[in-house]
Amino acid sequence: MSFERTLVFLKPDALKRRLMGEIISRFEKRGFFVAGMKMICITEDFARRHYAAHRDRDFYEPLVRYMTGGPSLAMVLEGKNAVRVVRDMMGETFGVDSKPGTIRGDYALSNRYNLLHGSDSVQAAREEIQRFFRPDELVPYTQEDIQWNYDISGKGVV
Ligand code: IDP
Ligand code: MG
Repeated sequence: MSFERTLVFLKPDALKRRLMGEIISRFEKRGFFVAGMKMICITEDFARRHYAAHRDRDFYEPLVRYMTGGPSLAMVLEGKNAVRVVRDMMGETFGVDSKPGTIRGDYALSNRYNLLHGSDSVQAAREEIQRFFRPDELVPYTQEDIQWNYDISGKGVV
């Protein structure tokens, strides 16, 4: 049985605002398995690489300053359709556009300070997980870890 993995990190504003536990708790309660987690200080170089797709945008430099402005918490979440479900739980890019019930919709109003990152495709997740974690920093789940989050008693994962 194999689930999708996605890369999430809580940005410096989430940590400064003491929202780490609150946000992790939502993913945990939804049923995601935490395959890896660590505190990191994102370097300028790393931030530039991670957001290279936005290099030509006017928000790129402020974004790099934001990402390097304090510690972040990186994690790998594993579960059914993890990439899409995590993005749905995050809300829209801008806090102000995000629906109540989403993480940004409940805790953010800013266009830039929007608390967290989540991979936006399975391919991006694969690359980002490698960028943030060594293989030996990730742990495998067991049947017991997931047996009440899915019905695994028959064929497949339902
Ligand atoms: P995402 O985080 O929802 O995937 P992206 O478009 O990948 O959004 O943008 C990366 C990050 O850059 C956003 O999370 C946000 O912090 C910042 N950002 C994006 N667009 C703007 C903008 O128009 N103004 C200010 N900051 C922005
Ligand atoms: Mg993005």
